[in-house]
Amino acid sequence: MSSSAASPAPVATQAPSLFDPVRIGAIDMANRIVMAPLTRSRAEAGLVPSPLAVDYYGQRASAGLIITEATQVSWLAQGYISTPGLFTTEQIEGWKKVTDEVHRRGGRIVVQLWHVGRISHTSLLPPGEVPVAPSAIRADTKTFTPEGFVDVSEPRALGIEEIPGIVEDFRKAARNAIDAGFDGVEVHAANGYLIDQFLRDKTNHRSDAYGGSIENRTRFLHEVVQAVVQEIGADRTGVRIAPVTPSNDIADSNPQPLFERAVERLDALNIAYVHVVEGATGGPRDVQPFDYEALRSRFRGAWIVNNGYDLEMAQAAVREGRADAVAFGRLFISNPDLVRRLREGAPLVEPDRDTFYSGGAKGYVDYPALADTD
Ligand code: 8OZ
Repeated sequence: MSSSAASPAPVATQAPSLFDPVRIGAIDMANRIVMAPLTRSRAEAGLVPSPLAVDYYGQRASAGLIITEATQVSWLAQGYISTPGLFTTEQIEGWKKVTDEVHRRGGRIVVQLWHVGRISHTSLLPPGEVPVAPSAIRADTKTFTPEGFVDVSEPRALGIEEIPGIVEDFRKAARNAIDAGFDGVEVHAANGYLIDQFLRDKTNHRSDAYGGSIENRTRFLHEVVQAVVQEIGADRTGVRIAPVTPSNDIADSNPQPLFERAVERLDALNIAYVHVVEGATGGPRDVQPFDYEALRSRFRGAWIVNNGYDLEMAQAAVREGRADAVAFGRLFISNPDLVRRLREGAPLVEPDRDTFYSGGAKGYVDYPALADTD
């Protein structure tokens, strides 16, 4: 036998597609299409997810992964009417019905946990409470309350001794998530809510260990995520960030180094994924220059991208290795079988904005899937 020349057999390398399975942390996904978190304001008394939520999420179980609507970690974490919680027995029981249905239909689902911080109104909080924030700076924005669409309330600055209690609320809610059957937790660190308020210098004017330097401003995020990781495991923990969104009157004078350090700290915690909103959440992608590749280079886990992706953009991102998965938001509202429609090139239905937050079944569980015969 000649020992000549045989170069190793070429390894079949095929660029990944959006429709290929992927494992993110401990979560096996049938495809790389993620349902983004979407506030729908349909929780019932006690902030328990309604029976309609069982149908709504079940109808969307063909997504590779569903990320639920933002869900409170405590009574003080609420900022909009009828958003659900995950801190009472009734809420856990309500969510269990949702996760059972999604799993029965072959899907995977994580819960997005949030604390809204200053984006709230006294009418939504327990008697005598006001919204809390890193600093006592009122946001120039409005929220939906039982009295309608009103300016948010003046917040008070959190005492440093109160911060461990909020970290603890996230830890407990993460435990509740596992008890409710979720595949994991996404910590909401985007869109100008409490964690983002600590990160960015427009909203964080603290002079203690949680304000000032980038190290200090990323501390609260780090502590919350560390608590979640300790409670449920890094392989079931993800984080959503939106480095340049102006949502909810948020801004930072120098977001690139801030978010690079934030992501480095998440990498050190070994979490399953980072979910990054590119540009203004739900709006233009090019609001401000930002180097997302440099951000990604700081992180070894899975990278989920979001904001205004169509099929072609999403396939290119996955094919070229810029993302492991792509999250779609509004299209999932009106196309419960979005995965099939994208795969088959079927027409997409536009969502009706009037029913985004209107409550009830209309615009929630009545968008049809394609028929089997289509
Ligand atoms: C729209 C309306 C209310 C809340 C976010 C959770 O921006 C939200 C939200 C979106 O992350």
